[in-house]
Amino acid sequence: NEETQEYDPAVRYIDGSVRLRNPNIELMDQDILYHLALGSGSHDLVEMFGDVKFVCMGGTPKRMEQFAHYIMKEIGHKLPAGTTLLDISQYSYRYSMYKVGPVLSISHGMGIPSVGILLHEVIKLMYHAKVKDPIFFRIGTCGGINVEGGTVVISEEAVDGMLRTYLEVPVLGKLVRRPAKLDRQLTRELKALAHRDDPYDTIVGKTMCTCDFYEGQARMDGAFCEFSEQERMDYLNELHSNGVVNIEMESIAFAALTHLAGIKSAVVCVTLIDRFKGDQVMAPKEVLDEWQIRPQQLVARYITRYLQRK
Ligand code: R2B
Ligand code: URA
Repeated sequence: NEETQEYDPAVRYIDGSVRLRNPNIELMDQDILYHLALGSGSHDLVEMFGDVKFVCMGGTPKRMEQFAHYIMKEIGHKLPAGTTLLDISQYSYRYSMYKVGPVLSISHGMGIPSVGILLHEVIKLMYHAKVKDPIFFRIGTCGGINVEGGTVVISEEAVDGMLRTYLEVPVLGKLVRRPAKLDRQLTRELKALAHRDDPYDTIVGKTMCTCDFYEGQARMDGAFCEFSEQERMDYLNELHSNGVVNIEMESIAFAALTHLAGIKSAVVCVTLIDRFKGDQVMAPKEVLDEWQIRPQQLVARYITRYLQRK
């Protein structure tokens, strides 16, 4: 069966709470969210997470800890006296998770399998905690296609290395296709939050999601390379003419699994390099650190506006 699945939009309950497309979960005595070091039997998930509205994910534990501190300042959230921010999932030794009021900041590691496992568990966490209408963001890094380093890219669509618009996963020996759709309105709202005087561009375009950083992204500097420089250029030109503006490694799973769960989501990444100019990420660390704050700033603007409107 290679049919692309389409979903009816009514995947949430009337009150906006997340519904699981899995009848087995509610029949289980308890559900262990193994890679988060949490469980529905061992933790009061409604008490711990019931007030969550935004789930922000990015690759590294450090960046997501920084984002937690940054968003705390931006939304003026105060921790209870005498407490510090703590990594809720530290004993999973897999992902890191910080909670700042209505915002969860979680590291997803590298690649589709890593973000996919996390999404299964975070979507179940939303369900167990009875969270209503959560909004998910990926704040990440990427390579640009004819785009200067430091540019912020909001993904309008995610495609795979074959320019296909769905996530394809083998399940029980069959390939299942899940459309990788992102929320158009959320994308527009984010774009509108870019400031005219930001010292960098914020653009909207197609994002290619690959299963590899090297050959899979047309790099010639991996341990292996079996194509020529001309073939590399032809491929990047083909991507460019198909409207692809950046390449990274999680967007297609992020888009497909949030869409399947009926959760609004957006992907905002900063380019670390223009792939028309090279393969190696060479910008100095201080420059890379400054660039990586840019997607966080845009998402923080969205979150603060949203909370002020409430
Ligand atoms: C961007 O950066 C990582 C590879 O360096 C990967 O997680 C991604 O999507
Ligand atoms: N992340 C990627 O996946 N590719 C790049 O070129 C840079 C960051």
